[in-house]
Amino acid sequence: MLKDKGKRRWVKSYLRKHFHILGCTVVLSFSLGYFWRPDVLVMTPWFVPIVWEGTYNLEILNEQFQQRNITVGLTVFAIKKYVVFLKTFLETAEMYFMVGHKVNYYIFTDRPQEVPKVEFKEERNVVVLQVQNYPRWEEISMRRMEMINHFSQKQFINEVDYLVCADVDMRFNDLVGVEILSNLFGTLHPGFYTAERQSFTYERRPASQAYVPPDKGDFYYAGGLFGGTVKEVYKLTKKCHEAIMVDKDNGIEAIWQEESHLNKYFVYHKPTKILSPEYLWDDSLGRPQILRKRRFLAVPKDHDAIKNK
Ligand code: 5GW
Ligand code: MN
Repeated sequence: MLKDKGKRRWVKSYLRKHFHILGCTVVLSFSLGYFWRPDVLVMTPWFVPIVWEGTYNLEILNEQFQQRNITVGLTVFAIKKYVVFLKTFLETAEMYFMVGHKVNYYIFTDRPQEVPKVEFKEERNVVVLQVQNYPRWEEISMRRMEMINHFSQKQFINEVDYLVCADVDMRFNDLVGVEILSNLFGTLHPGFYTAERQSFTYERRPASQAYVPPDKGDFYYAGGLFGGTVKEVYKLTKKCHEAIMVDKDNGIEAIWQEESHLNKYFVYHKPTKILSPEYLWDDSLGRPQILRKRRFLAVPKDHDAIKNK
């Protein structure tokens, strides 16, 4: 009883003494557009935000980004049979992706005729980039780094401010807006966001360029959603592509292909923002309470029917 009273008195005097600090923090957080979530990790050890629903003020952020008049590029690959995913991907992106901002969709495909006709809103354009395909799916997936890198220098740098690089076998299911934008951002892999470092599926063979030593690494990131400024994405994709080519020369392929190289890159080039698994979820993992939104969802695929056709 007594102890409890003492504690309460302490809290009272603390609040009286330090209210200006608390007040300033609250005011500052609100004006910067950030809030707190007590149930999830909202900041990395290197003090960059991890974006969850409830940790930002979209109205304020929208105003800030609208003043800067930015354009966002969304890159997506639809090689071979994967063109079947484009319609849903694009239609849901029109509903939820960067609403109120200028968007360029960059569709990399070997089948330009099979890109569906979708109605795009004002100041939202689609650009079809014809690229070659590769016989092995691993290579299709990995070569994305090379192609994004190539077009970043050739085209994206002149057309957009930020790039968002996404898997195509996905649908938007809730708002994905400017709260994700930063110089360099990655997304927590939905299968590993609660896992410990030792269970991250980094490449563990030192012979690969994607090797991450057991005592390194903060998070396990998903290959299906990353981005940043064109300059940062250029640097990331260049480094990853070069590492993939060195591995190829050495007759080794990283365990999770380009995702392994992306994870290696993020160990040594820390992202300036991290997206929670709200931004890349798969309902086959269930629907945990802490996910207040499922913004970008994996579309179930029949592997045999679609892969390598
Ligand atoms: C085909 C067979 C096996 C794995 C990947 C492919 C494949 C991937 C393809 O034939 N065409 C293609 O465009 N891709 C691109 O690579 C898509 O943008 C796809 O979203 C991305 C990654 O491959 P996913 O989505 O099959 O990988 P997971 O790990 O999400 O299942
Ligand atoms: Mn995918």
